[in-house]
Amino acid sequence: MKTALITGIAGQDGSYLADFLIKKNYKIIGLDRRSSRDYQSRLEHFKIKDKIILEYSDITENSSLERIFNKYKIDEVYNLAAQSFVASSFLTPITTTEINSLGPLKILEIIRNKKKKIKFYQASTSEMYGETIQIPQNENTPFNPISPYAISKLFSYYCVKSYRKAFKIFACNGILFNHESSLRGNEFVTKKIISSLVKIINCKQKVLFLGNIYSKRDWGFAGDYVEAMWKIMQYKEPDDYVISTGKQFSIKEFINTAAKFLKIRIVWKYKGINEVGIDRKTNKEIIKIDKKLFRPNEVDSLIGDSRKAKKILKWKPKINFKNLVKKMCVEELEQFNYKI
Ligand code: NDP
Ligand code: GDR
Repeated sequence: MKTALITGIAGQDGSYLADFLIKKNYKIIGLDRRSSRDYQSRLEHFKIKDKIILEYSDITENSSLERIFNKYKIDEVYNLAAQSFVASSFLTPITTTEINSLGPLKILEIIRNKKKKIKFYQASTSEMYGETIQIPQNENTPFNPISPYAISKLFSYYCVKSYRKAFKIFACNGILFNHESSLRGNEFVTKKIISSLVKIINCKQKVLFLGNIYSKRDWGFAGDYVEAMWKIMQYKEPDDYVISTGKQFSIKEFINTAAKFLKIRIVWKYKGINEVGIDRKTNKEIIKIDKKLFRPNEVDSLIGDSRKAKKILKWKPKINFKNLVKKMCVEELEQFNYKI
């Protein structure tokens, strides 16, 4: 039985990965930080809380991390903990960097000092491509990060490469493009759109406010992407892989697709900051643009090329864009017992 340490276990990917690895008969140590919020609801969703050993820690605190590494014989570390919200990183760049850059470096140092064969996975991101000039983006595309979040992640991306080369540590980067599910945090755009539309049709919310609805993302399903993380760690050589679907859609296209599943007919009117989405049935403006939701720097367009993962790891996404949106709509409706 292998033992995996998952940092950020209470997050979207952490809970999906824990569920996936439990099914593969792993012993799971979950690193979670204390919170006053309802922070383990995702683990409860999978009904796996009692199958995980939860250790309270913080990836910015050396001694606490060392305690965990001394307590268990860990085979694989999946470092998913992060300040993961790009918009927040402009407001808290230093905390973002302490968590996203120094956190993984501290874990790599522990692995290096232990001189044991502990594999390390780093949750790297397509945001590192930033203002990209190459379409689609693959493992050889130059990085051009434009947010504190992306810059902090680029630091850890290079730490992984450096420790792999210098100290022969089995350390890998998964450069994952956006992946979603109904367990996505409420502040991320896909979940925000679907939960708001469901509330609007049930008269629990009047308007959905959004920022830039013309940026484009390559969206996949979180369940497919945690499988890729595991495959990256099982391959005979440590390496870095892009994980994506190879298709991109704008936020507006996401809204239109979700609205169709939810049987809302949206008519778009006006341009720029005045653009509105009108519900044809009620004639009410249900989508509006809020200037405050625009980011100081915006990554306009991302689309990944994951042919390397397909060829070497035999990985490919199982759920396409339409099915992802549908799945999120169905689960949102079920979760809140809302009706359409
Ligand atoms: P989430 O924000 O859902 O989960 C991140 C988790 O990390 C949360 O549980 C959070 O705890 C925890 N965390 C934050 N800071 C610390 C800390 N200092 N010590 C310990 N734990 C901490 O993110 P996702 O699950 O969506 O993403 C997982 C990882 O993958 C992240 O590193 C993200 O940057 C990266 N990534 C995600 C992509 C995506 O599309 N989802 C794409 C590419 C990369 P709390 O709940 O208390 O805040
Ligand atoms: P992203 O995801 O920044 O790509 O990072 P997010 O869902 O936050 O934004 C996607 C795009 O939607 C635009 N947008 C809005 N975004 C939010 N959150 N809220 C809004 O109201 C809104 N209106 C428009 C954004 O400007 C952006 O263009 C996610 C995170 O999971 C990262 O941790 C991860 O590394 C990357 O995906 C890959």
